[in-house]
Formats: sequence, structure tokens, C-alpha cells
Amino acid sequence: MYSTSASCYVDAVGHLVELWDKDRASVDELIGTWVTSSSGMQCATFEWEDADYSRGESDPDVYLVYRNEAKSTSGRGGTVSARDGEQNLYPATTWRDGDGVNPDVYAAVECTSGRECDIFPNGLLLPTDDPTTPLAQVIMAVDSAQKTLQTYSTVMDDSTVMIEFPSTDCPRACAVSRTLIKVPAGLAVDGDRLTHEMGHVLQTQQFGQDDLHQDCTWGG
Ligand SMILES: [Ca+2]
Ligand SMILES: [Ca+2]
Ligand SMILES: [Ca+2]
Repeated sequence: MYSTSASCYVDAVGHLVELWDKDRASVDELIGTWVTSSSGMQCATFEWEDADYSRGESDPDVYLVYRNEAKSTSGRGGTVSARDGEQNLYPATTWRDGDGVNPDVYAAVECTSGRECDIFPNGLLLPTDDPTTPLAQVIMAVDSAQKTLQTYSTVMDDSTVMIEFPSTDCPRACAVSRTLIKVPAGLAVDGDRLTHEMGHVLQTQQFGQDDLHQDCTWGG
């Protein structure tokens, strides 16, 4: 959730979600990846019967995976993603296996072809409900950085900008290349910090170099 002031919030958009078909006796199939485009209930429409991933199954059993990544809602331009201080990607959140009681509570089982079906219609799917966790904070950082992609995706590189969090390399956050922002503990939830660093990323991408210092001499 991106905050424009203490009382004004903008819904998270541009986040990447995958839809998968759950199978008990074989490996699950990836149906596709979608970019969230608005608040509230959203629909994803996909081919089934004639798609390779159906593998002859009549009706899919659909669940979501959230990847901690975001793009412009147009789908154009770059992606923002997140890794921890050990340079490992934060794990994706899967709602495949339910709540420990009902393994299919977060899956649309036997989603009938040609009809709408709901995934957990009476609740919310959250990667975490604890805003103090590194995962929650880095998702907020990804969401803040997405706002820059939302505005400037048409002039930014088609590449992945990684947010490294928490980092001890720079105390007030820094953009160290065209594709890497480092954010110390405590600043991932600071929305203007992320958009500031994304501004540096835009600058370096425009100049085609990782250094923020430009040689503006004639022929330089
Ligand atoms: Ca299947
Ligand atoms: Ca299935
Ligand atoms: Ca099925």
C-alpha cells in the first residue's frame, strides 16, 4: 500500500501473480502470470482445453502465487523485484496448500471451463499480516518503487531493478547501478525514499551507465 499522506492511500497495482493448476498425483502446471491492475475483485481469463498446460485435465484447480515483483500496469518496461541482504530472492507466497485444516481452502477446485469461479471469495489473501516482517516491508518497498515504473516505464529499460533489503552498505539507501537499489533496515516502508532511488535508476538508465556522475564535456 502506497501512502501519499497520513490519510490518503493508493491501492497496490502492478503486482505480479501467477495462476497454477494444483494436482495431487503429478507436478502442478503454471497457467500464466498476470499484472494486477486495480483494487478489489479482479478476473483472470485463460485458455484451458486447448492449452498445453491442461494436459488433458477437464477442469483446473486454480491457486495463486505471489512473487514480490511488480511492473507498470501496462505490462511494459521493467520489473522491480526484491532480495535479502544475502542476495537471495524473497520466497514467493503460495496459497497452494491451504490453512492446515483444509488443503484446498485457497484453491478454486474443479473450476468449470467456460464459467467464472472464485478463489477464497469471502476473504483476503495476504503474503503476511505482520507489517514488521522483512517480507512485509520489502513488499511495501516494491510497491513504492512500482509507482515510478507506473509513470516512467515507457522510458526505462526493460530489465529487472532489484531492491536489496535490508542492506548495511549505505545508511540512507542508494542506487548503485541501473538495476540495483540498496535499502537499510527501517527505510523500506519510506515510500519517498524508494521513489527517490528509482529516480537515480531512471537517470543511470537514460545515460546508459551505472555511475550517477556524468561526463558532460563535449564528446564525453
Ligand atoms: Ca493438471
Ligand atoms: Ca488439477
Ligand atoms: Ca481438476
